[in-house]
Amino acid sequence: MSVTAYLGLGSNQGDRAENLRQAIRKLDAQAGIRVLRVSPVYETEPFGYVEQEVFLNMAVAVETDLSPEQLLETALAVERELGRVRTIRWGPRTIDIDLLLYGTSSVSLEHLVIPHPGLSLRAFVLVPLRDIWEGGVLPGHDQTIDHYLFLLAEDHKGVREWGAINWEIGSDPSAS
Ligand code: PH2
Ligand code: MG
Ligand code: MG
Repeated sequence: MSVTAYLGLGSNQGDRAENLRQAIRKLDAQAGIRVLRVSPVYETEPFGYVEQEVFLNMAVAVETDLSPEQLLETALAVERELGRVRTIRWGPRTIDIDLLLYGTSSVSLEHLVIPHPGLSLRAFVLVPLRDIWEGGVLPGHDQTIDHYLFLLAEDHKGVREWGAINWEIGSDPSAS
């Protein structure tokens, strides 16, 4: 049975837009994952660890036959393929792919918590998620996205619309 899952993508190193584009293409190319919708791209001030470059962030809705753990493994594999090196927590990254929501499921494992625990506290996640969200109240939450964004009103200033990514068009540098 397939499930609609939502992923949060971020990049603040290298060719940020190309990193996002490649990540979406690689996700869609996986067996058991089909990209349904992508949000616009936002440029966002770094959160948590602030001494780093600004990010590009976006959200992606996928239809998947994978389990939450398989989807996480796949996302981590795509991060590695795109050259992600893990250094400091919340530090700079070529690509970050976070599992935000998996249908209406809640998952609580040591290495995977869904809904993503930071979801309702981060404007850089909620603003793009709202663009592609089709439900009302968020699974695992009491309130709508708009409500959480209202609470975060100040943080919107650090989230600016940047552009769009045509992930279906064009060739990949690595393809021959
Ligand atoms: N990701 C983090 C830490 N801080 N800040 C922004 N603006 N965007 C991110 O994607 C981000 C962050 C950890 O994953
Ligand atoms: Mg993250
Ligand atoms: Mg991550």
